[in-house]
Amino acid sequence: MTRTPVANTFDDTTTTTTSADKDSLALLGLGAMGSALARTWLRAGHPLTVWNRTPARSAPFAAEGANVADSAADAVAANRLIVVCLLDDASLDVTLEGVDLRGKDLVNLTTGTPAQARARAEWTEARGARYLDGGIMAVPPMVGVPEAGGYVFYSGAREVFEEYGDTLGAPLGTKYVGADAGFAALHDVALLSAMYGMFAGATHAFALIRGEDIDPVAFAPLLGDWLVAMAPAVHQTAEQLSSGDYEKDVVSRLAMQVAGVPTFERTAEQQGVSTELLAPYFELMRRRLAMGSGDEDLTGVVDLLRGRG
Ligand code: FVH
Repeated sequence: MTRTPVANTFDDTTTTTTSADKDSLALLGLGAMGSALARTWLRAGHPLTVWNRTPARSAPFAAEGANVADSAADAVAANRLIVVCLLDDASLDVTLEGVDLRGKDLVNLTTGTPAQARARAEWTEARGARYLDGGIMAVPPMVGVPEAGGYVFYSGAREVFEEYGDTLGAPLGTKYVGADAGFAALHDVALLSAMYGMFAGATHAFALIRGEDIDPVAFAPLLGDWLVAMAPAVHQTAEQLSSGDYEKDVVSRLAMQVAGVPTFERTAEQQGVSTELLAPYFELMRRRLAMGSGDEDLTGVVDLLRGRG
């Protein structure tokens, strides 16, 4: 299994080679994300054992230098570091049922809730293994492309994170966010939730211009640039949450913003567009204003969502 080390981890033209100083590992799950991870580890020279529920998905990896295991148990038996990237938490139950995990290090890159991650950590430790949870902040084309900026949140066993730092960092950047196994999932879901809020706003914007003589392709850069320009507002929200002073450095008063809400509602109506994506947010803004918070901006809505106020 010892071959020449690769010169460039991310060079597509590099022939797959493995090196004795690279961690060997098993990867369970060769979906879109698992396949991208597998190829990056192979190109980086890691001896890799792969397993997938549907064997046809594993077969191409033999030609790329991977050991293809007949079962998840075989893949786990042959390695100490076990990375799992499956559809959901239930897939892990099925895949790892009856598999001997004693002395193994399990890194779970499957998206799940913080509670699932914490339960999986207990489940793993009860089986004599160490547990590190991961939340992937990337889509498959970003894997193995450092300049794309993708990374993985990790939480749980810090020793595992540190011991396999180079290996975990080969496909994507890494950010360790704490010993609580649920924190990677919490960071992951929080960021993805913000992303869906952004997509919801963009969806509403496209609906407003749809049907008019406005080219969506010409409109898109205006929309994208505006979202980028507004994104730094999260830092002020964070400062205000941290200090508890929601009126500090306010630029756009809540009273002013709520006064503008009917403009958004009427424009949507005139364009024949439902306000159902924005209406809950507008309702929360009005409720916060009714609490006498007109000199704040939007930070107080965080407390409303948490049932305070
Ligand atoms: N792809 C993406 O854009 C996102 C980016 C952020 C992170 N997610 C999460 O990564 C996990 C895997 O996602 P994926 O993109 O690889 O998903 P699929 O291509 O659908 O592959 C799913 C794999 O899971 C296997 N699988 C499903 N159910 C079971 C089961 N009951 N037992 C064993 N394996 C199972 C499936 O096997 P097969 O269908 O080929 O037999 C695939 O290997 C996921 O948590 C994302 O949220 C991806």
